[in-house]
Amino acid sequence: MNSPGGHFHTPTHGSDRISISGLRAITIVGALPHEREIEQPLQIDLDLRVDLRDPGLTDELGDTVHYGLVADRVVAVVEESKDILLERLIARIADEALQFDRVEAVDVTLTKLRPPLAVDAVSTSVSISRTRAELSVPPHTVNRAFIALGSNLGDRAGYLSFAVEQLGNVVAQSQVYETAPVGGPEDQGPYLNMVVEIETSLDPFALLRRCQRIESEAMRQRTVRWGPRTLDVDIVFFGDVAIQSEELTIPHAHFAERRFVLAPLSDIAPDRCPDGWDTQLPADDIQALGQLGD
Ligand code: A4P
Ligand code: MG
Repeated sequence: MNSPGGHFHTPTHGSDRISISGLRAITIVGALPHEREIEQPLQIDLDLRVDLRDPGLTDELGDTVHYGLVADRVVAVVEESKDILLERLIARIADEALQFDRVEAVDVTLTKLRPPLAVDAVSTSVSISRTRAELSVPPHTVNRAFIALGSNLGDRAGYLSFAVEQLGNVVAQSQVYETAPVGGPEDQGPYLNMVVEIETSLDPFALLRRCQRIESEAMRQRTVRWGPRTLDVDIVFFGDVAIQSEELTIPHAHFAERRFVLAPLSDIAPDRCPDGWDTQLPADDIQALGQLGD
């Protein structure tokens, strides 16, 4: 996972998709006189391209596309329409599906279940594939966030690796630093600290929940063996967002006073460190150990 300078890129999620098959709706569609007067049954089949890595980790509906809502919206669009051509209606359906934040592309098939043909046929259909770019729906937002990791109990490097793996979409990682504890009880051992940069489509509060879930997962593994504190996962920056709320402060309230955050941060984002931090902060006991896993 390491590379010079700590930067590397993860591959994209390729073929992840959510499918809705055999959705039915009744509406006015078609060019023939009787089709303008009598509603007819249509079937809609949708393939939504969605990055399923986040919900695969979190098990949270908020991290994926709620296909029930997509189905409801699509049926509503069809029922409200009075288009002449299936081609027009299918474009609307694709557009509606792409309004959902995490849908990056969509394949749609729209079928007339009772086609008005003089010959015998089961159905007629049209199919299209559309991406956000093609429909000029704004691209779904991907943000860069910096996460500070710390561990001072048990298999410290193992806990850092666990956090890196669980965060997913890591685009840069600092060196690991061994640091003397700042604050807290006297008798605690040295920390391992590092900072990682991730790409995420989560909002800041969902990302906080992700961080807390990773902490408690490490805690769960630890309670048996190590006692109370193994892994701290804090959000330092989230894009250029500033948040001050009861549960979340971004940028992290104390990052600018902490060498154990700034030293690793300066490895991957020196521009994010306050000017002169290196000379102005007390020379805490801190030592670079190289990249995680080296
Ligand atoms: N919270 C608010 N803003 C954030 C944010 N940006 N990121 C809230 C993450 N959490 C945020 O955190 C307490 C609450 O902060 C959370 O419920 C969240 O809603 P916590 O992790 O449950 O408790 P904590 O870790 O004891 O508190 P905190 O403030 O995270 O502790 P610190 O300040 O991180 O200190 N010395 C060295 N050398 N290296 C270390 O890593 N770490 C600490 C922990 C002390 N000394 C250390 C180190
Ligand atoms: Mg914390």
